[in-house]
Amino acid sequence: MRTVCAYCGVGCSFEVEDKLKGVKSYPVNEGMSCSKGISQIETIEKNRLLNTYINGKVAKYEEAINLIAKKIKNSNPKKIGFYLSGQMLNEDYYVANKLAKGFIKTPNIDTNSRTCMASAVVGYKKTIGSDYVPVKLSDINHTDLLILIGANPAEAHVVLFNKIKRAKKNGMKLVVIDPRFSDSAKYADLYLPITPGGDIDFLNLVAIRLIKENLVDMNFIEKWVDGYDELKKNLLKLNEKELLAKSGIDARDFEKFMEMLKNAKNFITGWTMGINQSIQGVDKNLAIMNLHLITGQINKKGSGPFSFTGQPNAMGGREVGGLATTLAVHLDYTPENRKKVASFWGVDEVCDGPGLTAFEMIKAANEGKLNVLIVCHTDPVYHLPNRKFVEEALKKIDLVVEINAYEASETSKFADIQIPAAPFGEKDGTQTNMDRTLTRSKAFKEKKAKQDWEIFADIGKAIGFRGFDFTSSKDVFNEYKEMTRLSPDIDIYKANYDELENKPFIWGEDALKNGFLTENKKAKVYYVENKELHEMPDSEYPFILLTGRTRDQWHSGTKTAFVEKLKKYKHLSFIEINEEDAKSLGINEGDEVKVISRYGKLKTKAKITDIKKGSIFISIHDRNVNYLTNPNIDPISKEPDYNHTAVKVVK
Ligand SMILES: Nc1nc2c(c(=O)[nH]1)N[C@H]1C(S)=C(S)[C@@H](COP(=O)(O)OP(=O)(O)OC[C@H]3O[C@@H](n4cnc5c(=O)[nH]c(N)nc54)[C@H](O)[C@@H]3O)O[C@H]1N2
Ligand SMILES: Nc1nc2c(c(=O)[nH]1)N[C@H]1C(S)=C(S)[C@@H](COP(=O)(O)OP(=O)(O)OC[C@H]3O[C@@H](n4cnc5c(=O)[nH]c(N)nc54)[C@H](O)[C@@H]3O)O[C@H]1N2
Ligand code: SF4
Ligand SMILES: [Mo]
Repeated sequence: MRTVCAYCGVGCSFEVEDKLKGVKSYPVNEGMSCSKGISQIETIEKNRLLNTYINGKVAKYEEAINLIAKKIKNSNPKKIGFYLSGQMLNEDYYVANKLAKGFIKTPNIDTNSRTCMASAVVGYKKTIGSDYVPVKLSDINHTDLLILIGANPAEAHVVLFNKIKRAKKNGMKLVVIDPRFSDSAKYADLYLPITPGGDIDFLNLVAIRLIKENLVDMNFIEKWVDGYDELKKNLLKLNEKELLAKSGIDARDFEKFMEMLKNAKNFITGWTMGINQSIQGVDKNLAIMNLHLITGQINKKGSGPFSFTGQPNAMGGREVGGLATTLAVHLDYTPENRKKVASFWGVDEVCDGPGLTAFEMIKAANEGKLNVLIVCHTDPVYHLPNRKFVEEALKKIDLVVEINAYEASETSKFADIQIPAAPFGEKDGTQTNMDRTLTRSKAFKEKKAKQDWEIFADIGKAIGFRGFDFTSSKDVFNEYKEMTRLSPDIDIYKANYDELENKPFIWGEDALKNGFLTENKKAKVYYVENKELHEMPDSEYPFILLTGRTRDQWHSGTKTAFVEKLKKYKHLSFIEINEEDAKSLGINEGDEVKVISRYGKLKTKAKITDIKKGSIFISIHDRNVNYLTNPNIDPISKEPDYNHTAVKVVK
């Protein structure tokens, strides 16, 4: 039997025996896997949430469902929110989306992908017309140059990084651009230690040089790109020396980079949270898209802008419509789309949107404008920024429901009702990985709780809605796949549920055959500039805090922290600090330190590394990390600025 990994966006296929093993014939992972991925066989039994709780007391599942249904019936739909997760399967997402937008008629349904991929979604939509990733994992085997900017796949996408190492053996060159000398940087042909937030300056400088040295593809631009003249005019007004100084990159290193770019017949740019999680997340994405569009390095084998999806099904969530900013299947909230979707679901009308995004729901709660919040497969108290504010806001919501497969999340402390769910290993369905490949997730253990979609369907039925009497995950998938016929670009209706276990289905293979996904088939470039970090270091808070992942832990650790073999890599709490900075503060390796921001503080231990001077790094596996982070969000994507909070460090 085969299933798919429930951790990162690579989406490795596993053979299930008494242990999990990468499937050799599966093109996504070609037999590879990582220690965290295969450890999941151990996580199915440990730390499980198995009871329903109402106000902390064990209760009957049916009683909880009826209570939720009653509260929803008596609430203004605008005051009801759903907070979902890029780790839910397509089927779980589909039923939740249908319940919220089609029947309860609230558009306030968002997902933790807001904190993760939202800037990339907007970047793709603004430039190529749709949230469509135009690169595949296999392209890495056909590229001359891979530029990783704000991404550390050596720890965050391990099997992808194995593919990168293999491509390097065959001659591919690797550039890593990151303020930290990350594990990925150790393998780079060129490492560029950028100043936190200096990305747009760097990318603009590259664009200027491409223009000045006639390395742009004018034929491609004339045929396929709008906005080039405006972009060129604005870029050429900038001062190159200033851009270089602001990027923090050494002039000789920059020239080395330009040489590598000029010598490459094609290139891929891969990025993740160092780009997306910023108040300029969208603009950073646009600056990357500009490079590919002015050189014509897109929609060709071995080239393109590749946003690495973090969670296993963040892509699927975007496709189904789990973001507050879309209605369903890549359809925005236009009157025409609302009619089409209403007719598909057999309702008079669907909700009007867009709805409140993740952090906006918290702000609404704080103002007393949210009565019900249903949280599924994610831990917002742990993961949203400015945690003290989040905690206060949650206390003001009448009914917080948490659906989780495991115990002791941070959100559980604020939940009025907790409902247990079946995790990976016990549940069935499908998920889409970072390159649009759909794979089956298959149950191989007896179910100890209901699957997420069954819980949403039970709530729907308890309220008295029709349309929730699905009999299986396959049944849900088949309804969802029919719905993709309404979509402008998703062709999942061609997939077959039973075949997905062995044969991957990649949606949208022909999507760019006749041009980009905009109305006039042309892509658009935008001039963007670096408007600086929201919080600059000053004498009181002299460091910029970066946050991110370590290889063998998964976020809050409800699964990975309980695996014996991964424990020695746990490093749950530490800060990385530069040697000179540590010296000036009298800090030695292993010393206890306090990190303080304008929003909160935490205690941890010092680890001396090659991180850029003036920056420190704390892993997000320290559950307290978001007591420190600032509440700012990108004005368009509404993605939080997790990476750039000003802090001080005290021994
Ligand atoms: N082991 C493990 N793997 C995971 C996860 C996990 O929890 N554990 N989570 C998954 C998820 S949900 C996600 S979203 C992905 C995230 O995948 P990544 O984004 O690759 O992981 P991060 O550790 O967040 O790394 C972001 C990098 O950006 C750098 N950075 C910070 N600020 C800037 C900046 O201004 N400019 C530039 N250029 N770089 C900057 C940081 O130093 C860091 O090295 O990982 C996925 N994979
Ligand atoms: N400072 C800082 N904060 C960040 C980030 C950062 O880089 N820096 N990154 C952000 C990003 S990119 C992300 S994706 C988020 C991740 O943040 P979260 O989504 O909050 O992190 P997880 O620990 O993965 O939470 C998943 C939850 O789902 C539960 N679960 C597991 N399996 C199942 C199941 O089958 N069903 C149900 N119902 N529950 C299940 C787990 O027990 C766990 O409580 O964090 C964000 N927050
Ligand atoms: S690389 Fe990602 S998908 Fe593959 S086994 Fe590891 S965590 Fe799972
Ligand atoms: Mo993420």
